[in-house]
Amino acid sequence: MEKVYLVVIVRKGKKGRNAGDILEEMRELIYSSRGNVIDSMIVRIDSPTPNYFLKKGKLFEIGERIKNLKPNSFITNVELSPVQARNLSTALQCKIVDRTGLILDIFAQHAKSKDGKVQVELAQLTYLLPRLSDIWEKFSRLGGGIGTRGPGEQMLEYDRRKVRRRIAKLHDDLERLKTHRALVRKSRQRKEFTVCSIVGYTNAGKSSLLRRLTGAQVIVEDKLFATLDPITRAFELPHGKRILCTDTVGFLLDLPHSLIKSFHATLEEITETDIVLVVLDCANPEYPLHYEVVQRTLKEINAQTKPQIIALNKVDMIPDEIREGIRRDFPDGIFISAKNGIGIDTLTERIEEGVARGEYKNSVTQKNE
Ligand SMILES: Nc1nc2c(ncn2[C@@H]2O[C@H](COP(=O)(O)OP(=O)(O)OP(=O)(O)O)[C@@H](O)[C@H]2O)c(=O)[nH]1
Ligand SMILES: [Mg+2]
Repeated sequence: MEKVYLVVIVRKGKKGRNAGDILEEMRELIYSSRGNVIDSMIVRIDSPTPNYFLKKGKLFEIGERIKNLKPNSFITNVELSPVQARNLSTALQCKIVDRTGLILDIFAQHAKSKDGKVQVELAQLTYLLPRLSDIWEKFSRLGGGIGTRGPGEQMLEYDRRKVRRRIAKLHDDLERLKTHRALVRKSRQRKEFTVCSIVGYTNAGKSSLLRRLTGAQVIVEDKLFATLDPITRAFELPHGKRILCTDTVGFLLDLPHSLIKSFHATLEEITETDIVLVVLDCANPEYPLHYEVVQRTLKEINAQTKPQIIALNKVDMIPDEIREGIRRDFPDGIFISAKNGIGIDTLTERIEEGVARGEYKNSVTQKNE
């Protein structure tokens, strides 16, 4: 495992997430990227400096720590400009990975389908283009770990002009794939299946729920972004109607800009589904924030008006008194455990009722398809 020194930087006096929660999510992201945090530090700053993000004094302090600990990489939660990343790398003599680089790395490792790979390579190259430099290359070659894997990896050897040409080609590929996906969706609609999309924050238990509902052998992992490519499976409601269910990529607060476009492309299916099944991990104390991110993202992809069913997952992990608080926040939510099956019957009944009342369009379904 790659040895990581983690530095969480927060602005003084700025409202928002507390540093501990950010630290926790960064740890999970790093773990998902197969890194091991050997030490971490929380730094509070007034404002970032253009050259190093951090002031000289703090930089010196971190430099001393790094000298002793000898990590393979220095990872931070903030987004660094290419100049800041380069300068920090020179000053600390260490590979520097920011939050965007880290997330791209996880995406690169998990992309399986043609679509997913093209999207990730595009995002990676767009991110790397202004960062290609001698120092970047030196540390990428040395480490070969976090931040340097994936479809864009071999492009490090090329010059910028070639990278730009490759980016243009990937854009074309994506357009073609998009047309193909639209055709597949049309044919599904012709068959008049009710389609339900499972959405939620990363690691909420979406794939576990798909598996529970449909028996699909999908990847379930205690890692962020275990699922990247949407997967659709059919399942039968209690009275025999078959509907389709799609598992989608997880949402995340402040997703890197370079990824948003490709991320949205992956989510475009949701705009054409009939039911949005929102999965919330109620065992995570940040669940209200996760819910907010889900609603915000649905709005961004124009899916906010779709009928929603809220599944309050991992109920097996929470004590009764906390459950009551969650119940007040989500009076219509259904407590479930995708892991051990609690509440799944209630959930499928709720879906069935909606379908029967004609709440969802395309509710006429065919059997044995
Ligand atoms: N205790 C408990 N754990 C659960 C439950 N549902 C899922 N998990 C665990 O939560 C972790 C994430 O589950 P996934 O189904 O992979 O979550 P996901 O939402 O698909 O995650 P990404 O694809 O990474 O965004 C796994 O370790 C699951 O075993 C549940 O109801 N109870
Ligand atoms: Mg998943």
